[in-house]
Amino acid sequence: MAPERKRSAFLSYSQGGVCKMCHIFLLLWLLHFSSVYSDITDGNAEHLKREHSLIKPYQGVGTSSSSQWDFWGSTLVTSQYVRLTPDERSKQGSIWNTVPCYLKDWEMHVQFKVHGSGKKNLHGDGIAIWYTKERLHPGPVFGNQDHFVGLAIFVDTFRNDLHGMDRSFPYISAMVSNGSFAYDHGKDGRSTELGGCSAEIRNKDHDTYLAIRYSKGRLTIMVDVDDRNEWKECIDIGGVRLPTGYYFGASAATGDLSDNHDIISMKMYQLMVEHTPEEDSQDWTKIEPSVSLLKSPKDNIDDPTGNFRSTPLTGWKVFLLLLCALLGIVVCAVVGAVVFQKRQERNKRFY
Ligand SMILES: [Ca+2]
Repeated sequence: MAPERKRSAFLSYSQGGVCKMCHIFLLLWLLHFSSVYSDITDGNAEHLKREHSLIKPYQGVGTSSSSQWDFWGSTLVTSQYVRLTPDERSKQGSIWNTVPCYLKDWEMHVQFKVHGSGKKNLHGDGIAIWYTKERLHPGPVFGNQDHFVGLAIFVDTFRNDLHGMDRSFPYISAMVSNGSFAYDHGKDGRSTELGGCSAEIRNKDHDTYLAIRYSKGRLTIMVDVDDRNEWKECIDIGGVRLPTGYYFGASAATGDLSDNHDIISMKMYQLMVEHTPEEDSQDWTKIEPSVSLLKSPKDNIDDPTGNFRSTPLTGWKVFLLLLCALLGIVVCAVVGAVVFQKRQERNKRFY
């Protein structure tokens, strides 16, 4: 088991192996757009919220009535890990925060481990992390109910859809639902997913990590599976609307094939983000989970709903885009000038 690591919610984003030059450009970019960034207080604007965190040795979980976590099914709580399912067939387990979350901007770090005796492709089914209206409703979606209301992150370790060979498994994906969508296991949830990435998380010697950030309508999923203390972006999408007052949870299931699905910790950080008076006056508990898929997740730069990226990596991407646009304009101008000159010369010949 890997030693407990202190992970900084904001700092961790800048550790993505970005070169020095990138940092200089990024700094210039940040200075230029300081007004946009003024809503982020500083790099330490993170606060661990203990009432929404599940941390070793899981004091009171399952034994105390005042515990902030409930569990169900095959879940086994030890002092070192919470095992949602053992490496046995047809098991389902879950663990749920009993305290609804009223934070508007948050980041959840999940430390987990999926391991078992099954050889390549002979293991399943995976873990899901939830932020949903209802809690402790067992069902067919990784041990939780279908037609859920809220957000789900799936760490799917078994490929059901044999036509979907364009992606490798394990596959991490996100889904937001207002209760009207069903999760399609046969297609590994492809028809309802917002995005995803492949991640080799199984049978590692070390623990693996997933960060889920929701801030100002933007959902960002980062993974750290190589034990290098570096986040890699998996999903980044704007226009996501989630209410406050929902519950965090984790669940897992096995079928004909199995794995140990262990949660080591779930750490919830509050992000200190300012909102406009209109946003603040709104009743956030009444928001219906939705995603505006009409716009590209990548171009929310001046989105009035505040979906501007707040992580340096994407600031850098935006800078690159602007640079490309500028270069494009210069190239067009040069080509235009040359064509114009050639034409002038040709016209002269006619006179
Ligand atoms: Ca699957």
